[in-house]
This record gives sequence, structure tokens and C-alpha cells, in this order.
Amino acid sequence: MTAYDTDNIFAKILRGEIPSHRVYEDEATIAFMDVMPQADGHVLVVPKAPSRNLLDADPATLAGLIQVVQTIAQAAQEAFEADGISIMQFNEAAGGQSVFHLHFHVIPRHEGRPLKP
Ligand code: DGP
Repeated sequence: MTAYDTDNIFAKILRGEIPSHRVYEDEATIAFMDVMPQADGHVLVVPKAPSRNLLDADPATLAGLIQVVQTIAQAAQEAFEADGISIMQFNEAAGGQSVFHLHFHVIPRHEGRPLKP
């Protein structure tokens, strides 16, 4: 696998070099609004540890991360009165990944409302 690149956009957000609208932070994780939301309330949950994607993440990072994903999903469902929540996660360009720092998408969904392209 390609090595982790410390110049990726989420690494810059984690270092505070570019702004983001943060909605959650703890010692291991941040969550912020996606700049290209596919639906209202689209949040990205990002570990502070430098993993390129799911394939090279350590189990402890993943265990903590998925708990935050659940917390954000519950909050998003309530805040946006969602009928459902989509959790999405992509690995490598061929798998749909465009920012090469591990992240989960948390997207509130409503009946009859498709995702924006
Ligand atoms: P992907 O790697 O395909 O799982 O998606 C990356 C997501 O990151 C995409 O939905 C758009 C979002 N994104 C890209 N650049 C920025 C940025 O500078 N700020 C924020 N908040 N989101 C970004």
C-alpha cells in the first residue's frame, strides 16, 4: 500500500492549517462537516492517528472510531429528524477514496430524498 502522506487535506485540518466546521472532538477523534455534503448534516469522522484508510488502521483506533461514528449518527438522526443514516467508508482511489486519511461519512437520510451527486 502507498505510504501515508502527511500533506493530505485531513492531516492539514487536524493540524489546524485549514479551517473546518468541527462538531465533535476527543483525544483520538474529530468530526467536522463535509465541504461537499451529499445531504444536509453530512459529517466526516476522522481519527487523529495517521492511517491512510481502513486497510492500515490499527484495531484500537478502529474500535474507538466506530463508537464515535455511532455517537455522531445518533446525534445526526435526532438533529435532522432523519428516517435513516448512511455510513460510508472508501479505500483507495479504485474504492472511491479521494482524501487519503481514514474517515467515515455519516449522512442523515430521508425517505424519497436521494443523495446529491
Ligand atoms: P472520500 O475520500 O471519497 O471518502 O471523501 C472525501 C470527502 O472529503 C468528500 O466528501 C469531500 C470532503 N472534503 C474534501 N476536502 C475537504 C475540505 O477541505 N474540508 C472538508 N470539510 N471536507 C472536505
